Amino acid sequence: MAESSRITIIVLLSLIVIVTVLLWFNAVLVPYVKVFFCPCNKTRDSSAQQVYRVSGNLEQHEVYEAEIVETVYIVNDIKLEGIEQNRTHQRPKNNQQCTKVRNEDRFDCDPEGAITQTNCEKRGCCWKPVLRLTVNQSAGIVPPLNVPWCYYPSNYEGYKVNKVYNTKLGLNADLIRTTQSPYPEAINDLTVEIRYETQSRLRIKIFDPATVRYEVPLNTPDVSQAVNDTLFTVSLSKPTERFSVSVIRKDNAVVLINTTGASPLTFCNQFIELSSFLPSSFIYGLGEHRGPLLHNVNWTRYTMWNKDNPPHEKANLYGSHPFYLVMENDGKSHGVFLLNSNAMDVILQPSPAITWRTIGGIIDLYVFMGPTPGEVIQQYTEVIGHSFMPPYWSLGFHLCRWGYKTANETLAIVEKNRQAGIPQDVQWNDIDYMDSKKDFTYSTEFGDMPAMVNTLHNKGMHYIMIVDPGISNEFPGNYGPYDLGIKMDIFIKDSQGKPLIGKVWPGDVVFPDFTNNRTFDYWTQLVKSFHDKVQFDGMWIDMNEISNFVAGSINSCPKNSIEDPPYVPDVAGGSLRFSTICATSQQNLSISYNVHNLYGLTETEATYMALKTVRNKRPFIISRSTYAGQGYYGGHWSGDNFATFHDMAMSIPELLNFNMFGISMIGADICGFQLDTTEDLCQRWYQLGAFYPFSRSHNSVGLKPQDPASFSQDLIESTKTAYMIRYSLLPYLYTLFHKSHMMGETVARPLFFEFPQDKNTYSIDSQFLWGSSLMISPALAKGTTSIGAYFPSGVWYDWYTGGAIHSNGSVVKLEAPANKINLHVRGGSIITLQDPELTTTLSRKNKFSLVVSLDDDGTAEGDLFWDDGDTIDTHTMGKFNMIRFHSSKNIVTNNVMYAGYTDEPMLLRSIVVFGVLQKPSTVKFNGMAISQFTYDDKLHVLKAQGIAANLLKTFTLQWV
Ligand code: MIG
Repeated sequence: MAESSRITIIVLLSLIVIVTVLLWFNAVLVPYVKVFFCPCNKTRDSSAQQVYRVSGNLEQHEVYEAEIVETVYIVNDIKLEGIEQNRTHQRPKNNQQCTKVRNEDRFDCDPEGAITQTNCEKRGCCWKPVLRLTVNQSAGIVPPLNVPWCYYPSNYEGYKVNKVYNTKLGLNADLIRTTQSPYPEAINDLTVEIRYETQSRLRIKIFDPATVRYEVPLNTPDVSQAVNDTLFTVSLSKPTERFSVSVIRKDNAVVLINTTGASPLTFCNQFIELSSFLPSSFIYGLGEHRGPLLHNVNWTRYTMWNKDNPPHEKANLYGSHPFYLVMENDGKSHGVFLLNSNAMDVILQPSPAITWRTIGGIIDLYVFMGPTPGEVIQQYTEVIGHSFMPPYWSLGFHLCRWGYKTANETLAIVEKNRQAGIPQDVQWNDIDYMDSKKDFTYSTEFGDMPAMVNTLHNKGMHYIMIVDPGISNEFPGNYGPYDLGIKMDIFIKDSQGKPLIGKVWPGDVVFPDFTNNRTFDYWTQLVKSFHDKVQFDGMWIDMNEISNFVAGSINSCPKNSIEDPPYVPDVAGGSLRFSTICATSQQNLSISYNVHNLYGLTETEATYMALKTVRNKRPFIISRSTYAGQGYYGGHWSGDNFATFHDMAMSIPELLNFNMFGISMIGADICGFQLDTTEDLCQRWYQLGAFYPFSRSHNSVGLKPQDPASFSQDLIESTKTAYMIRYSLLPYLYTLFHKSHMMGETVARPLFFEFPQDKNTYSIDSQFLWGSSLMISPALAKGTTSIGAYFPSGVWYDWYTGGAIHSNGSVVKLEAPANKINLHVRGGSIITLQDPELTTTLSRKNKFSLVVSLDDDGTAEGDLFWDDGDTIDTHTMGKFNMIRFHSSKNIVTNNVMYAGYTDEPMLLRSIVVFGVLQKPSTVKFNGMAISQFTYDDKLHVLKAQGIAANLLKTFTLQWV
């Protein structure tokens, strides 16, 4: 009796506590947090209320960017497909197959988040609610989101294996669907094709053998025969069993992909889902998204649907890269690429597990076995294409802004920065130069644009201007680009077959269809006729998601399941057409529903071909929208970031991710695009930006200028210093780009790429490396005077002094005064430098020097690729030089691997050796004692100067 009343009191008290806590939640955290007791995650119902934070330029008439800061979801039921008679119908309520599933292993049976218990159970799924919160993202609270209430029972079948058979390429399985499908138009018979493509590359295709479905037309390697000696084995379930596949690393039996026990394969016309357990939680990639380098697997969603969307957390941004890289628990690495371009959600959950959920195409998974992360990227880029070879000048500093009003003003800024001693190679113009914002025209304010470009060329500089895809249709008969496009019939069509009309900067526009071969010719003609007037050197292609100021088209879009599919991934704006063209738009290749994510890529390809034809030099293109394979034709910048310390810090994971996506030419708008920048932020940002592979300062219209010379002398000096270092390092950076182009190596890379055995490096994204040898440790917070930088095990030398840090893997406190960025050279490396100048045109002609950083065992090595810097395919034509350097036993020497470019002399002026522990008595160059050397016995730095040697001949430097 007493016992039971005590229990009642405890229960009552607990209830009171729970209620109080919930009320407190509502009172204190509202408006940031709303607590829901209803079974709702989200619904496609238009009654969902969304609160937008508007960004962009308020003085513009168009509000072109809006960020959803809070979404209030409303419960709503969705219609289910009529249950088919001949399929099993399960009611697993309180069934073991439900209760034994741990929260973290629940695979969502209700991704649209709008289901009731009854309907969940009708789907044959388990129902067990958990408390759910929606959170204002800017409040920065991480909620326990997304533990599904409706989830698959562990024995849910989906598809069953019917037959397994060997093929020339590997193994096939035929599947039949045995359970009902939650979505319409299920495909009942499927083929799974396993291809053993190379030793370290596997491909798994799952498709409808009866009907041809859309597939991404990426030019991937053709393989005709299975390879035997693979690093992996694949195991498939046997006939009559539930379909599952696993991929196992042979040498250590680690299971890399395992669909057993994950959600069942679903394959409907507009809903395809495949889940797999992951061997560790260290997962990277899945772009384009804003966030830390290392992903959080605690119920996170990565939506891919290219969108004009300023970089912010938890949102689909400008590009799509359905690729991830995993660091396994023993330091090995593998990668997975889903070759699919439809809108998709990718879900990570704590098991850890991943779910690919796409609304079209097929499943075409590539698996790359590494085993080092660098090798994973090499194997990935072998499939999608290596990075293009950039012209040497493009490695210099680029200056841009929206709002230079005239050609003269543009030139005046260039001159001002030159006078201030800031190195600069490239000047840019935004849409300001255009006549009424029309492509391939210039306004009267820019009447002297051709002369401006010639002036820049005379200074040894280069010029790039923006081009948007929207072609004005407002002046038929008077605007060549429109008239020619109509004549050639190359514009994207609406569902009725008429050119689809959107609205962008020039007003009403139509869009070239770059999946049509004729459009390459069209685009080349436009590029050529404009280039005949203005001798630009590269192109900046913006707004190519496609961005559209109206939803779909000015005539709206049809109402059907292409426009409003049964499942819509978590795209910003809630619909596929939000701020882009109708999903039903017709391109030559397919409907926009399928090819939307390829617009930037195909435009970059067409622009590459056009520039190549017109200029006959290396094309240079920076595109806002990207898809896998972009790097082969051009680079990317991270779009409309904000002038905040947070945005600056986030630019590092952005550039590291894009290097993993095979896009080596990547950077963020230095000092921030939106919002007025501040001097302290901008000073730090120029220091960091000097180490972006693509280094450009860019600013929005109407904001305070942020070119270096518009600030105080202190900022000018520190910026100059940082860029002088960049310019000295360009021979090294260029060699990295060459290796990226030839071999798929990354240029900027995360620390864990070089130290895969060191788990401390797995989450580091506040520091990064150029190649394997230079570590960049910027100050990223406001008011910092020192930083804690992680030094992986080994010896590292301070760039500025040559002083050594011997680390066995620890954080080291470094002074970081406002005017300095910390840089360290890795022991064991030899870096080639050249004396800097205000342009690369000049610095390229200077003498070289070497920085030899001895490892603990006294050895070091490095290499140098050199050519004329602008001719296409110098490597294939043999018009290049490749030199290797090595050092051991107190001797530095070179090995000329190839000498095919002798137009310019390559003279060596000095050699600096870090880590010379004993004072040398004699230093000899080519056997002759030299007098011009110094030795610092505190820092152990030897400098041999006054050397006059030809790098293309063998030399030796020896100290005794
Ligand atoms: O609707 O051309 O991301 O860099 O300055 C905005 C004007 C269009 C967006 C680009 C930005 C560029 C701006 N553009």
